[in-house]
Amino acid sequence: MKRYPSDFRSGFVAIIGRPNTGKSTLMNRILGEKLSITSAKPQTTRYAVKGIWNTDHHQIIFIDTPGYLKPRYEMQERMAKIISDSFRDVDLVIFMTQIQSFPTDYDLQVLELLKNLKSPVLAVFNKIDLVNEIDKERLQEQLPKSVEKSVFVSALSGEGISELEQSICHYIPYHEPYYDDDQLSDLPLRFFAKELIREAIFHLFEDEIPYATAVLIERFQELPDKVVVDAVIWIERSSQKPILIGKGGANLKKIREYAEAQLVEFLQFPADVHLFVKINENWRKKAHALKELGFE
Ligand SMILES: Nc1nc2c(ncn2[C@@H]2O[C@H](COP(=O)(O)OP(=O)(O)OP(=O)(O)O)[C@@H](O)[C@H]2O)c(=O)[nH]1
Ligand SMILES: [Mg+2]
Repeated sequence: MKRYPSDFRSGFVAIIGRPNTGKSTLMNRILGEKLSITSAKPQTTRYAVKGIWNTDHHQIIFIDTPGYLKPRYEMQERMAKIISDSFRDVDLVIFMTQIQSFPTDYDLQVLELLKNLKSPVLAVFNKIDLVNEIDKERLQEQLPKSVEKSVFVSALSGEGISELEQSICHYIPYHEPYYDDDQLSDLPLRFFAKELIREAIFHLFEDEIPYATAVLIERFQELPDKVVVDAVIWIERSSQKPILIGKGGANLKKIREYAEAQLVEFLQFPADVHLFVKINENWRKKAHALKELGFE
């Protein structure tokens, strides 16, 4: 077995915050790898996505969570549970917010949730590229006392990220690594195929469609020369079907091309994606449908 130096650190960090603040962008930035899908629309992330940051000195496991919202659908209730589960047993919680609008009601709700935690909380003010001046004191005054430190970054440009990385490491205990040191996530490749198809839909459609769709991978086959993926896209109502498919299949083709290109980039290997559309009425409210999607 490989030996690790006694000052090797390993631990878990949950990233929590309201939708669209840049949680997934931050995790991808630190990992240097696009692991969690992102989009300009809120509520992009639906699962707790673990990303593993390996260096010679540490292994830090980030848990990117869905943006917290008061649940309206059963699916959002499941998402809220994913978030509260992810606080538990972590070495550090990152409270993520965006500087230009802090504090919103949502920010305050999230901070309230974090008040009685055992784990230390680090506040990250993101999107500093969007503001001209930063009044750090005024912002910090509005954080509860339980927040140990705040850091100002742009996950998009990379500004402030190395300082944040140092701050994070400080909270990680001395421990042997929990995962193999060549592992980037604990999730299987088919999960990423599904997520990239969802990202395509988030990028290509407005309004209700991204939220009314879910993706299931029916086949993920690793052939010698390529990976083949068959995926079913669920929609909630028959009226959404022509929108998703488009004239002569034009929209479905765009989804496929986008997802295929992203998957090839992610796998560094050729990939074919085949898409099928199915109506599953009101799946967001159905327990068995949610179970099929992996929400327990
Ligand atoms: N200008 C600017 N935009 C950013 C920055 N970080 C993220 N964004 C953008 O903000 C949007 C939301 O980013 P995500 O990473 O998907 O946000 P999230 O917090 O994971 O959102 P949910 O998964 O919906 O909770 C995307 O369009 C990002 O490109 C930043 O530092 N500056
Ligand atoms: Mg996200």
